[in-house]
Amino acid sequence: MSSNAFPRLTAEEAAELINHNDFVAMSGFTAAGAAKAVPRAIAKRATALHEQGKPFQIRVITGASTGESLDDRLAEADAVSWRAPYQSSKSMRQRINAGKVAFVDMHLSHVPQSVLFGFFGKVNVAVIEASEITKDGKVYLTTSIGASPTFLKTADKVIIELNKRPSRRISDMADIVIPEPPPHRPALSLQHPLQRIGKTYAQVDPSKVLGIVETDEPDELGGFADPDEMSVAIASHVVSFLSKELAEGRIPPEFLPLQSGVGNVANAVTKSMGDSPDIPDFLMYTEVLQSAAFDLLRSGRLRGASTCALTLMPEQMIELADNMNYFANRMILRPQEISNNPAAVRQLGVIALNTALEADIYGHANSTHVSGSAIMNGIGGSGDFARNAYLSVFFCPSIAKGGKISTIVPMCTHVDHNEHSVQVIVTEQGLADLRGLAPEARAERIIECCAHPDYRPYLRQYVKDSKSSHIRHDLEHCFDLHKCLAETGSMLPS
Ligand code: 0RQ
Repeated sequence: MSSNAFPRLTAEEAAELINHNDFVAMSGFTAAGAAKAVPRAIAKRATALHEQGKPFQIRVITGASTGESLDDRLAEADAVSWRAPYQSSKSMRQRINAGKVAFVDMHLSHVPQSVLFGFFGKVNVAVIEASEITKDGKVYLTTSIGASPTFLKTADKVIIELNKRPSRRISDMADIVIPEPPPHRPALSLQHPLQRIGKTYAQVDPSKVLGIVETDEPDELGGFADPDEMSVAIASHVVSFLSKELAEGRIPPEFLPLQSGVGNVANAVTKSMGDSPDIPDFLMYTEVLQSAAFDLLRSGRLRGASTCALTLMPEQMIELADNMNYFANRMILRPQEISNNPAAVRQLGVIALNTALEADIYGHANSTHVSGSAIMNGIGGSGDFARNAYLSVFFCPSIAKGGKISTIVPMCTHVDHNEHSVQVIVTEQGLADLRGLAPEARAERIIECCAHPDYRPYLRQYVKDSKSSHIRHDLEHCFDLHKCLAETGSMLPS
């Protein structure tokens, strides 16, 4: 094997090469393709050093969220001082919200170029999972591309986790290009989600490679729940709306590529799209390909998908490896600055389907901060897509925590997607199409179509009592629901 050109290291030896305060870039876009053995060893090293009273913390950047071996182990070992751009780990979230990790929540399409431009300083070490590295520095990545090509290009030193578990042929699906920096950045030539514009490998200067850690591990992915009543209701509103748009000619007959966010509701929406006789076979231009989309690819309902990561169930990974000729013609794995590229999203006319924690009666959406303060995961790619989409849809259940929280509120406590980027809001109660509506009409439609019936009277009254202006708000009372939640544990105490 050509990778024999590089020294073999144990994960522990690799961890010894990383210093306190280093800026470390690691592969991973979701748990797919995330570094595993080296971050686990870094966590152990940090714990040992802390026990000796020595400081050891690193600054960590990845493509997006990662698996347990990375975010959970490093957070538990108190080994991270700074983290970007997205995480979905309970341990990491707790440390961020306790003020112990400085977290920078970023649009995912910005990550590679921010690193390339040097916005966060020099990357000291990149730890990248790959299925092969050749002696001239071609790196074949695994189940996600993320920001790894840029990390490999910009880091001073590189450690490769050579994982033999994922099929080497996964990289047949890779299409890797790093856009030149401005001011002479050429336009992306993407007229179709499945168009190839790059190479199947990333490139590294071989002299930077400190060594290879051999691994044999699956991605640490959680499963998906079967769609519940809530997800099915939301999905059916979305599908009816898109079918109507198609029937009335506002979506072209061949349909438009879909982006679908993370989580169970997004998975249920994708599944319902496939089940609907009114939706033609379609394409996806998305950042995460989840299990429901894989089933549709197999059945042919999904004609093809461009993504940045594969978050599939273990049995689907086996099926993928066994049928690579079929899937490799229908899937493309791209770096996140291409999968989430605002120009590509606008050019291809992507329909963006994302989840919010709360939305307000004027159409702003909060996807990240509970009651405006505690981070959940991060904005991820939702803003890359929503702002530039042909149609931008946000959904969430109308209530959370058994009805103690209304997700439809007078004013969002944190705004990730403003009224200009949100065209449709959906809950299990119904769908509010906000296109062309001025603020007062938006409020009425969101309250009547999306809010839970228990909260509608309060929201109607809020609008009525607010000062009349272009947007009716009462600055003294716009957060009363949140205040009530903080004081009593429920937005509407009995
Ligand atoms: O809490 O887990 O304790 O029960 O928040 O809510 O309804 O299970 O929703 O798992 O789909 O996540 C927005 C976080 C939704 C996700 C968000 C509580 C609720 C529950 C989770 P429990 P659900 P989901 C592509 C696109 C941003 C990134 C993005 C997300 C928990 O979709 O991170 O879109 N999006 N990326 O009870 C307090 C509220 C609440 C609330 C829900 N208003 N107040 N708690 N909850 N609403 C992917 C990438 O970028 C890689």
